[in-house]
Amino acid sequence: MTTLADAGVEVCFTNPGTSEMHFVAALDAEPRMRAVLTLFEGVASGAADGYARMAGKPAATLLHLGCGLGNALANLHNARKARSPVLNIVGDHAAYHVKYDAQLQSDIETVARNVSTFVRTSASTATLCQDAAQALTAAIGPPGEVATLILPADVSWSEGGEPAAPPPALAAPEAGDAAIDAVARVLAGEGRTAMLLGGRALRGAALTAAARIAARCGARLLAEVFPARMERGAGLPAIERLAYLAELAGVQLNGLTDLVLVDAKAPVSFFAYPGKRSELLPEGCRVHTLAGFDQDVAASLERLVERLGARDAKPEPQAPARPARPRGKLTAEKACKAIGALLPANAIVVDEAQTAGATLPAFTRGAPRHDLLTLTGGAIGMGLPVAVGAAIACPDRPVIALCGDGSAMYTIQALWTMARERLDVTSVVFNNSAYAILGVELQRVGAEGAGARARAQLDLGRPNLDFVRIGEGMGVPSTRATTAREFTAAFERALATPGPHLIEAVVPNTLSGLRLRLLRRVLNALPSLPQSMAAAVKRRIAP
Ligand SMILES: Cc1ncc(C[n+]2csc(CCOP(=O)(O)OP(=O)(O)O)c2C)c(N)n1
Repeated sequence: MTTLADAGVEVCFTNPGTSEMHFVAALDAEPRMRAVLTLFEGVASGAADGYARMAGKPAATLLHLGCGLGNALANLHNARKARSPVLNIVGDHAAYHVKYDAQLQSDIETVARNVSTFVRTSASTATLCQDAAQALTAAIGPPGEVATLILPADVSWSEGGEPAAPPPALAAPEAGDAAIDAVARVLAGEGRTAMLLGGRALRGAALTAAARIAARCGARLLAEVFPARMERGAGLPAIERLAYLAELAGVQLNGLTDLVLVDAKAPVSFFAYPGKRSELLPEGCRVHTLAGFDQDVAASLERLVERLGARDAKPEPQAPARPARPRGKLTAEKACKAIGALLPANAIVVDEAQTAGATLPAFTRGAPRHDLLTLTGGAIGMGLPVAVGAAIACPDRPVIALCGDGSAMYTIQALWTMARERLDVTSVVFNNSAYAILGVELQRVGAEGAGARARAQLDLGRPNLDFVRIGEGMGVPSTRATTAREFTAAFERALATPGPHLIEAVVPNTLSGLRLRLLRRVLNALPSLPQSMAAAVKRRIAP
């Protein structure tokens, strides 16, 4: 505990059991460590991810053997894709107890390996603190990684542990001369070039530098489809995010001859679909890398600014703009409009709204500056937990978590932690009584013969989920909105009152039946659309 606190680890998201009791007992001797109880391990891991995205440093999780770690896995996967530093501390049986194959005995390392680059079972109390320092070094990177330290109970309870020195900060290398020259030549050349920004390139000085370069060279600025953290809003460089639907992303990327990657991978389709390409770039488009995940992205972009003489370039900032307050029966689009109308300055928006959030980017692009955290790894159930971690990392900033009803139910226990820790989180759950996105996917994969029994697997009605009672039951003041006016008023009230709030936005599932068949036809037709129509589609979808 002292080793972790000395190294600046201030928060541990816990869900302990018997094998972690010595670690739990040590909390009272280390006031620098804030322990935050979660009621499911997926909340602990998602919160650690959200914390890391906002604090820029790792939190620890405290998990109970292989089963506890397994429960945490989906959000650890999202953390890995976000390149968030996370340190898992997983209790284990005492070494001499393993051979009995007692009830909770399982292969923890195998579970850990799926998401962790560093996995170690600490062998002795004498080396434990060095193990912890090395695990932290691995987690911090760069790139940020998930590190798992397995802590047998007897290693915990024995005498002889000495705190180890904090890990040395490793300097990330800048892009070398060859990469700077090559990218500068491409950007200054005649091709139709875009820069694809991901990870750390989507915020702060790095984003500004990228925008200067793009403005100087006439290159387009694109953001990866699911950024870990993206700074956006009025006054910041406007940047077009790639669409989730491969068909639409294809339209966005159409005609590019060169793509420069900055802390991002070349874009591929989220899933494979029969008869469709996995790669999204047009055939023949060349890919160049300025700086990768283990490099100093901001410094590399600054070097490129110098090289291209772009210091005084003036990128067009996003103009301030807010939609009008919506009226009438509530729809997901109107809720997004209300959020755009009221989003407070400096907010942190966690977006797991799935289909309900389709229009959110357009309605918030001119809102005051905010951070957007998205579902980096596609494993749903991140929204509420990531909001917990973000709120703990940034207690002075309002956090807004937007979740589909299906997504919210994976880790709904996060509400209890929000209430207990009095976190300033407004959770909006879009209740459309469906896994609506899967209706779209059913069409896109071309699965034939889906009838009532298939559709029942995507239907969350019968019984309807009552998020007001769920929220109230976990100590979060909760309200239901069925009209745009009710939603706007509830959202405004929640923002004005510190502490956690839940708003259940009852919205229709707009993606049913006829609309889905229409969508499938439009998506299939996209590649053959004339340029002007494709551009119109792009304007509608470009976030
Ligand atoms: C861990 C995990 N399990 C299952 C899925 C598959 N999945 C993707 S989206 C989705 C449904 C999302 O429903 P909801 O949050 O209600 O949003 P909607 O589609 O209705 O807009 C499911 C089950 C997943 N991505 N991750």
